Amino acid sequence: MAIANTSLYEPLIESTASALAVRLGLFEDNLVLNCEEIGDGNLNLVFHITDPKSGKGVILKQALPYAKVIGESWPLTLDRARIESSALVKQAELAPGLVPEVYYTDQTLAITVMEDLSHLQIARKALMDRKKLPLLAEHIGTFLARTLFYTSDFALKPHVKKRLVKQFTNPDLCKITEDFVFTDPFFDFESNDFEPELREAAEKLWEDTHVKLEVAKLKRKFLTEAEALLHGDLHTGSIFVSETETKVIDPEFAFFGPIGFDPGQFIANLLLNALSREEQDQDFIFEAIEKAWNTFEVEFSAAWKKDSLERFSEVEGYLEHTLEQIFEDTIGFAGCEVIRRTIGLAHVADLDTIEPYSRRIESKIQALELGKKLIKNRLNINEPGQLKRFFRHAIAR
Ligand code: SR1
Ligand code: MG
Repeated sequence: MAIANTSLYEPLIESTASALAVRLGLFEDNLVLNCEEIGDGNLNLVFHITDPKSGKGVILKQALPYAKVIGESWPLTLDRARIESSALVKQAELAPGLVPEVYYTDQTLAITVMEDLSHLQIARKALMDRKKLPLLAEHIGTFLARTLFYTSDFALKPHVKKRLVKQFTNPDLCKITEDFVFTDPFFDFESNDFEPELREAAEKLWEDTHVKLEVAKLKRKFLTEAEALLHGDLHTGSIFVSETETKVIDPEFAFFGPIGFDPGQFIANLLLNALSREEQDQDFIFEAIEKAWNTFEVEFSAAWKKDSLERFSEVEGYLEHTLEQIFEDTIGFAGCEVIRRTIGLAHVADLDTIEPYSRRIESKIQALELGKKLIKNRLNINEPGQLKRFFRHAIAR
């Protein structure tokens, strides 16, 4: 991966993006290239550049100096492009084959040029299309175990870990999560966005002091526990899939945080998808949650036994205690994510496209109940096999 400071920052357009790809030697200069801006996320420009003759393509992602979803009134650091490309390189080292390859990065232009994954589909869309994804859960379990264990104090010498913590300090993007996942949805804040029919349920949530106390504890963990290098935004829109491949993208929120946050976001987004399904179609989702967690647990434990540098690792019960704590956090973080995707600023299509409208509202009310109960009962859910019953019970009215 080359790193260069080539020019002053300017937002690219389709013609300048493909000219840049040629200048970087990614395509020969006599070709007629196609370039399309395909970014449908909240923050960045994403250009898909292809040579129609050979079929070769690349993705060029550029950070904007503000949040695209809001506009220029919300400035956002370009440094997130450096964080994203460095995280992709680190994750490729730790979980080979599970992230796109980075070809080039330029900190001044805030761009990352990477492998074209257009033969794959975004997992959220695939799940909404009810596709069978036989390897998704196992691949994500592996991704989580390897990236989280091998960037933690269990695997790194203290000085090395602290250097990495410094490299991945990401205050602007953490603030987005602190506000939109852990704060705003739990108060009557203007940034919240929900249908008028949900007001009563939202007000009930805002009055629930037990939930608020538990969210305060989870937020404190997010703010203070620099356990491992997180992806930081591991929802199903950050994962490309097919029946045989899985690639985790978009780690611009990466920072050192509590290990349970990444599995929590992944599981929450599977649960949000389950809420959009009829009961008879939900089994695949619960099986995927179980498989992902079990893979995580097996691989995290194997890495611990093989590579832990921590003298206390051999103490009986310490591994089990660590996994129990991570699972408890995972369930709590999942609850926060389910709630914020229902009444907060950034929604998910799984819920927002449910038809008819009355069923959409019903499912969103169920999501709020589920989120609250996950947060409050996280100590009583001991393993993922219990989630299906818990889910059914939580949403029953
Ligand atoms: C303003 S950004 C809103 C959300 O989009 C990103 O993907 C993160 O999930 C963030 O919370
Ligand atoms: Mg993203």
